[in-house]
Amino acid sequence: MEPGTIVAIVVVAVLIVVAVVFAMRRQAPEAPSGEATPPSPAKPSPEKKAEPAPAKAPEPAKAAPEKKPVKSEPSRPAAEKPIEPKAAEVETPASPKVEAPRAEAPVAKAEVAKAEAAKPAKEKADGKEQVAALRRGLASTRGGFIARLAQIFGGKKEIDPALLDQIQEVLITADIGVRTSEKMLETLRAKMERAELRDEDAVWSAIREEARAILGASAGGIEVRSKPTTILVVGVNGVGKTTTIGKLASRFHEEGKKVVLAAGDTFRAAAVLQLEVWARRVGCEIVKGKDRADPASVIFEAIKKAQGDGADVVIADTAGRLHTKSNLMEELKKVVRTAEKALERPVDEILLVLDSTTGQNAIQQAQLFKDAIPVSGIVLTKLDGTAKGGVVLGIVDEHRIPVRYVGIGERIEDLREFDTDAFVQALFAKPDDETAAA
Ligand SMILES: Nc1nc2c(ncn2[C@@H]2O[C@H](COP(=O)(O)OP(=O)(O)O)[C@@H](O)[C@H]2O)c(=O)[nH]1
Ligand SMILES: [Mg+2]
Repeated sequence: MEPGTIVAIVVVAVLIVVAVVFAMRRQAPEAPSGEATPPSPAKPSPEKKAEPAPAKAPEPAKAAPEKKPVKSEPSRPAAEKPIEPKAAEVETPASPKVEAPRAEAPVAKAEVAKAEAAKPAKEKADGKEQVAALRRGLASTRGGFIARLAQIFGGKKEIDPALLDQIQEVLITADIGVRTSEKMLETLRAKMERAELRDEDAVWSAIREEARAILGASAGGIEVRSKPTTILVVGVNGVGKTTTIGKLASRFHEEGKKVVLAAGDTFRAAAVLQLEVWARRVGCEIVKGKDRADPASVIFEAIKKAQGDGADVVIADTAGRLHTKSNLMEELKKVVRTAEKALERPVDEILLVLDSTTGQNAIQQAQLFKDAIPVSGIVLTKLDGTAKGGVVLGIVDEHRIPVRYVGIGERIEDLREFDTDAFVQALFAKPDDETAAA
């Protein structure tokens, strides 16, 4: 071989080596960073399109200064070990997954806080967003009875008594309840006789008007006026009390309020732990008693602590074992009395949480609680998972208790202040009518 050829081969070989090294270097930084490995926040909602991400982004940042991400729970001290698995069971699926991966991000905290503070106001202003979110949350209900209502018309031009009977039938099967449906139909019939129901749109409009009249008494949101504004949260097991408390605490915290949670469901250790997870996630105080402590004393202590610390809001969790109904009601009465003693005034709000998937049952549960304690507001959860959303009308009509919030999913922002107009627009929009102006 000629020396020239050898030199050429060596040069080509060196070039190849350099190219390979360069290529490896470029890939290197991505691999070890591991950023891609914890995509758990995406996991719970892969089907939820893109919108959860921006909405959730601020939460973890807030949690960041908190000691440890919730995910590290399993490695916590032995004392809590036995109850860990149960806790995982009851815990809201949304809670732990969100924080861990992003907790270390040293995001400009002030920026995030500012964005957060602006959020509720923006949300309120954006009525369209509210209606759109509600409509998404009410998809099952709308796919159920609203779709059937639409089918009744089915191009039919004439609005006659037979058609109104059909409408009534659909309303009754939509968990609106017999009495409330009857009431709505009476008005529709009167309008028909006055020849005010000329076409399908007029009927939809009349239905919306009736729904609004029924829900009229309902005003959403709890206002923080007295200090500490004390909210007792009651309801049967599994309806969503603890989750609602977590979401509410987060909402108040975002508004800059100092929140103290009271772990009044002392019956199950897992319930206390579940609330602790929320407290850590939100970054607020929690008062808990010893195992099986008297719920009333835990709530008393929480109120005293809030008074001492100058906190703005106390939210108390309570047990909901219904198989010991009279005991439960006696326990709740005692909780109310004790809280009032600590406050030296009535509690600000007794929130009854009802699971909308239980339909008519929710109406009966409300009666049970109302008979025992002065329930002042309702939270209706799980509207996203049911076709029984019409039950809101039945509950308000039967009990005349305002709906404060509705739960339309498991994310923090899925607890919405109840707004009659937005709700009626979202629920009773004609399927092909996206603007649903009534
Ligand atoms: N889909 C959905 N699930 C909810 C909603 N509210 C609560 N849940 C779930 O309902 C379950 C029971 O909630 P939990 O707060 O433990 O009920 P509690 O026993 O009354 O305290 C949990 O899995 C929650 O994530 C909601 O609005 N929508
Ligand atoms: Mg609970």
